[in-house]
Amino acid sequence: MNPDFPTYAPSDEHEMLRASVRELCEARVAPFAAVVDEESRFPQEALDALVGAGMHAVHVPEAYGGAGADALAAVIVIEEVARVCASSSLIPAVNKLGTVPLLLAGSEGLKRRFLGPVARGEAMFSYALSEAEAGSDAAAMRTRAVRDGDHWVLDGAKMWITNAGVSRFYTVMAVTDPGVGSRGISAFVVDREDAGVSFGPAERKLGIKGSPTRQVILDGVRIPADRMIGAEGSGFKTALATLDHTRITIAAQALGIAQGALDHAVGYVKERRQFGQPIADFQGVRFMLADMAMRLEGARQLTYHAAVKSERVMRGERVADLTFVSSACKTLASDVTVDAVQLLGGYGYTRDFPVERMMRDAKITQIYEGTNQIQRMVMARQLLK
Ligand code: COS
Repeated sequence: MNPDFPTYAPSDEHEMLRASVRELCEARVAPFAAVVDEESRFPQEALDALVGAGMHAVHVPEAYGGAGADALAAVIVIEEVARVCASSSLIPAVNKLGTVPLLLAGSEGLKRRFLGPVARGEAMFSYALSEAEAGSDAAAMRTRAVRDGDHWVLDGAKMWITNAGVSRFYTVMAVTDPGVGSRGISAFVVDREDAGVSFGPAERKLGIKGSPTRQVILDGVRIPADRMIGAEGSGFKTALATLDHTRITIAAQALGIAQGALDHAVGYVKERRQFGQPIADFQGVRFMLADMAMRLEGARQLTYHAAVKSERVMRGERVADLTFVSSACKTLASDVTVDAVQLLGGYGYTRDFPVERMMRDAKITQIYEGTNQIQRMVMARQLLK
């Protein structure tokens, strides 16, 4: 391994980054987390704060105007934002999800044109793979792209698209060659301003209510052929290769939510008195706390380990088990938060305490970027290959 590569453990710089993101988020993101959830509105305050501090898309390489932070740094940023507001953590997470296809497979021209605005905080970038009838079975998509001279014309509807509407750019996967399955899918950059792009109504969700989830509707959207990402027919592979990197960022989001919930639970059990003593004195409560912290720390270490592998792949190394560790860390990290609600008892079930929101927000991390059942399938396939 090249000595310039980040080591498995976070460096001093990573920890300094964590401290500064934490301070920023405590001051400028946390105060709005409950109201953003209550009103189901986009966390503009968080976007302003993250852009102001250059924390909205730290993964964009310096060559394209970004901070060029490694994958572990990106994980730490997302983890810290999610610790106070999961909806806001989707700003850096989705900016990464939308742009990794470009970083992995895009032409130099596409990267130069579309990564700069993201790095400067002028535009966000979403990822549009799923459709109403193509969720876990993503290759069953029907959105069609038909060649017309030196343009492609896109028709279809992408569903459950995170940050749809607020993002300016979209990586859209569409069928260019019907009848050949996943090998007939290509990826494109679509601009919100392209004629024929519109958005469905905001989904009414259990959690992450501050992050709009909408359909992206493509009605005869005519885009220049150079907006294709990679070669024709390579879009599905790019989509899955992207998820190998970004399931790690969902693990980071899950870690952050779980850490936020654990922090609240620890404070609560020391204060809450029953049977004449703080409930933290009861062994049953202590065991629950210990189990939660243990699972969280295990998931964190696997996530950091996966992030370093992701970085190595981004720098051109071959890492055989990135797919495995990426699915594994998301699955492990996304199951931790629920216990915190139990520790807060009846209070944990009310909106007076943030763990209620955290549990609702955590639920989606078991579902998006592939359900945890799909992750197990992916892991088993890797083992049996
Ligand atoms: N990286 C790059 N290429 C990959 C890959 C990866 N991690 N995994 C598979 N591929 C390639 C395969 O090698 C295959 O290529 P060839 O046709 O050249 O052999 C192609 O992609 C299709 O793979 P496969 O046949 O395994 O695809 P399936 O349709 O069986 O789907 C799963 C595989 C289920 C793993 C995939 O559809 C998936 O991850 N589904 C969940 C989707 C998801 O996460 N949705 C959430 C949307 S983002 S919020």
